[in-house]
Amino acid sequence: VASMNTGCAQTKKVVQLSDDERMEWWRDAKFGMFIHWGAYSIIGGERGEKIAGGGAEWAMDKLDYTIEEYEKFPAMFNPELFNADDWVKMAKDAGMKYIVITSKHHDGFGLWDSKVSDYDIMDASPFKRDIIKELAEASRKQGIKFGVYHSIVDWHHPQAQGNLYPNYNAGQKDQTVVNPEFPQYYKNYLKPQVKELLTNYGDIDVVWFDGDWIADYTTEMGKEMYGFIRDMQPNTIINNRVDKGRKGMEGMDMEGNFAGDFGTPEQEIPATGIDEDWEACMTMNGTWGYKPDDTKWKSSEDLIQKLVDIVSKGGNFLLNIGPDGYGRFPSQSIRRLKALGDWTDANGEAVYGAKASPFDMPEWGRYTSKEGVIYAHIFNWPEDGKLKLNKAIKLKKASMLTNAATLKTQSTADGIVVELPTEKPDSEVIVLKLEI
Ligand code: JFZ
Repeated sequence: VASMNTGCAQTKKVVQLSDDERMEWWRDAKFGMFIHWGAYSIIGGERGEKIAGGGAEWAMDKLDYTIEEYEKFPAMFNPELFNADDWVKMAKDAGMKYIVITSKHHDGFGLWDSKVSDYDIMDASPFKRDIIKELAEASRKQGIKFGVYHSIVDWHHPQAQGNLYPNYNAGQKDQTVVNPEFPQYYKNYLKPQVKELLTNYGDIDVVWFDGDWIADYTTEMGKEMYGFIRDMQPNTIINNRVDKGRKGMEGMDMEGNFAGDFGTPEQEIPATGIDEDWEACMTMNGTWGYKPDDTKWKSSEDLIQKLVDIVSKGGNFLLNIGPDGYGRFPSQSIRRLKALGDWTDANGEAVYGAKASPFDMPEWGRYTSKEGVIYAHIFNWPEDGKLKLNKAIKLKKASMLTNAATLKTQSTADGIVVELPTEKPDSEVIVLKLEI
């Protein structure tokens, strides 16, 4: 690792940070926005009377479109209501510190100006605006980190899953189904695409791969891809799906030497803390891509508690939005983003830069911690107004996070009990600040 000392004249050279320095902003950020957007956002998971089960970003597969039939959707993709500044502002106002958007999902359609592909926003759609460029610039302007999700799986490219599709997906569990030309796709298409994304848009702060489960993609490719990216942008952060390190679909790294900077458990929060960098990605409803038929919206309270739960276990929360084919965030998502923004505005101190709880989970909620401070996040307000702290906590002062007045405490044989205000404050999660 090169040193931080750049006293000499090589001003252009990127300073190579140590791993801890490189990960620092991400570890402190805690909360990011995932965006699944593409030609499938027009389909909304519906075809005639059929509704795609689960994620509507899989519409091509789930609704049995042939490649030719599906190509009509990029040709119709003209989201004139898209405004990168508005999207970035909504993420920022919600308290999110980074954005990760699908540069290409499994359908193969790219949202940036690619010179190695005709199946992109410039050549295959009437929109002809480089969405990745607009979002990267808006993010930089508003001071929020920016990353791309990129699918290794490509149902459109003839050397990837393309000429096996749809039988490729029918046989997806059968790990012998491979395209013998996949190494050419990897070398002459996937890597050049990644290179475009990593060289034409300034800093790409996160690279989030997906589709690593296919037998065509090897751990050799994964390790090479990781090095390829770090050579272009030494300080970027890459998820573990760049390699084959996940145990099947369970999310976290297998023990051993796999490339990737953080684990990616999906749609679930681990029961306890994990001693490595990890990020839980999650939908607000039951789909990543836009799907009006979906009604499985999680409440704002649930989402706020999930954020706290994740931070209390040392992870990050990447919360998804599935904008529609016009470029709008669903109103249900906007309302939840607002609630998250109100809560993080008031309680952000207990989240950003906070570390995992050093204590077992209390039955009334969660703990997060910083140097000299424990934050008690109350999910269930005790009926008798007495909050029992972990026995190991030696207290200097307890107060509400939003009100510095000292709260009364009692010492008991089982540890300190804090007397809460008689009236329960109106908040999804009420936070105490415990100086220790
Ligand atoms: C993938 C995609 O297939 C899906 O459409 C979405 O983009 C999601 C974020 O990622 O799906 C996965 C990937 C990994 C797991 C499960 C579904 N996993 O590790 O359990």
